[in-house]
Amino acid sequence: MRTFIALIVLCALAAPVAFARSHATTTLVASVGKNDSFTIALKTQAGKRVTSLPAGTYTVVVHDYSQLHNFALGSVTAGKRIFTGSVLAVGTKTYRVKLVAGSYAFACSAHPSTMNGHFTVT
Ligand SMILES: [Cu+2]
Repeated sequence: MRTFIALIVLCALAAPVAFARSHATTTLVASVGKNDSFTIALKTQAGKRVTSLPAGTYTVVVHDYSQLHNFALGSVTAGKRIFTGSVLAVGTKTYRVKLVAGSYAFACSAHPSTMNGHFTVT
């Protein structure tokens, strides 16, 4: 019984911390077309390829290095485009996105069949 009460107290203490954490956004780094290459990627700040993410709000920093390509993100589950960069534009753009559970895909609009990737949000 004593352990049970201690657990409840611990959970009550932990809850506000978890709540506060959910408001901080994680930054993801997208890059496309470095040196006009036909490459596209979405990585964590640590440089790890994104394959799955917990649901939440994210800051996506898109580095578009080429006038041949762009970076577009969409939800496959919802059948919706979340954002689309300009193909001709070059530079860095930042998007704040709320990702709910589902499957997501990113691609270059000009070369979607060869320049694409996907990840899951749980
Ligand atoms: Cu392209």
